[in-house]
Amino acid sequence: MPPLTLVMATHNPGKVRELQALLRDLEVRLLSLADFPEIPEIPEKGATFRDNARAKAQEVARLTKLPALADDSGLEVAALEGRPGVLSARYAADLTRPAPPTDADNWGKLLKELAGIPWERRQARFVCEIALAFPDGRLYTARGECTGIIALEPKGSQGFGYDPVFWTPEFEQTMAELPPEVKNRISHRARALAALKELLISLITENRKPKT
Ligand code: ITT
Repeated sequence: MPPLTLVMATHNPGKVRELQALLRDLEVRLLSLADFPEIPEIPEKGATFRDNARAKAQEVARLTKLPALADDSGLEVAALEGRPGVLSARYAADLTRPAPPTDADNWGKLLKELAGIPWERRQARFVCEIALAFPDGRLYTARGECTGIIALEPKGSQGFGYDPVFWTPEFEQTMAELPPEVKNRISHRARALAALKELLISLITENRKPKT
């Protein structure tokens, strides 16, 4: 019986790496959008991480006719009333420049906005909503969060996105200083996926049963 195939509905190589590591112990064949170059960028129009994750997963399941796993995630900073939130990937977007902002553009803008804000008022959280959609319309979602502090300056070179400026109280280091296996134990993405894992295991078991 071939393993259950899942498409990771993301263009972000950092997410692909982490999802692959997080799903390593499950018997699934993982594809990503790199395997489907004909699928265009899926616009994220929703007001919430959940809406965006659901829309991405459903669209990719429809187009590939395979179960699709989508993650919409981002950073919420308390002193900025939850910004950058769903706009995390495009926070420093500049309409005069066609290229999307780099990770350093985004966290650079964040550090500028927080200039002068003391350590005690720099609380933030990473949020991840993961959606698993099937071509037949079944849809499941799960959420994970990870709390921290926005550092005064970037440190570390692991991970992606805002990791160099996200300081974790538990390890007293930024997320980009932590080895990937540690980030993958505590991250918002790990927590969301852990919530979906029982479901994935039951789908794998189901997939192994001979079809009658
Ligand atoms: P896809 O939509 O193709 O999945 P994306 O990068 O556009 O890729 P999102 O719209 O979900 O993904 O934006 C998430 C952004 O939030 C991401 O680009 C990072 O800037 C940030 N982010 C999410 N998870 C993160 C993590 O684990 N560490 C650091 N930053 C993260």
